[in-house]
Amino acid sequence: MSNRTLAILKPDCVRKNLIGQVIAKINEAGFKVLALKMVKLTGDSAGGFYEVHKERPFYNDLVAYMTSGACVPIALEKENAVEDFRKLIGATDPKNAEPGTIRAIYAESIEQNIVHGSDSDENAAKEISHFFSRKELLENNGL
Ligand code: 3AN
Repeated sequence: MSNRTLAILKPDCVRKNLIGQVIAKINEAGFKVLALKMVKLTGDSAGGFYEVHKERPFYNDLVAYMTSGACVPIALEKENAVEDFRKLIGATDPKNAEPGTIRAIYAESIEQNIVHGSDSDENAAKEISHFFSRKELLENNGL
């Protein structure tokens, strides 16, 4: 069990001025921010990130949406991070998300669902290194 996960505050979160409120909920749930940045993804970067969904019918729309505005990737630390973060954000489709979860509160649709969370320890490690160098993670850790 690893203690890290990657969150991405998606373009709908940034556009709705919800960055602060969502990070507050993440901190209140006991996650520590290890590294954070604001980025506008390129098609290649978003396409690579969602490579596992390449064959899915929503892939092109997903890449278009994720490149439609700025995102905020955040490397997070907590015991049982991957599972606890997915509980905190709720189901992919906000209609099915538990009341009180971030997606239930803020998300509009299955695509514009405010936030991404890694789905396994292995993917968390890959996704964190997609956005952050070892140096960035080391420099920020413990400061
Ligand atoms: P999650 O982000 O909850 O792990 P995944 O990994 O199944 O969900 O899907 C990745 C992203 O693809 C979702 N966050 C959502 O934006 C989009 N997505 C997933 N399923 C659909 C769908 N049926 N229609 C449109 N977009 C979808």
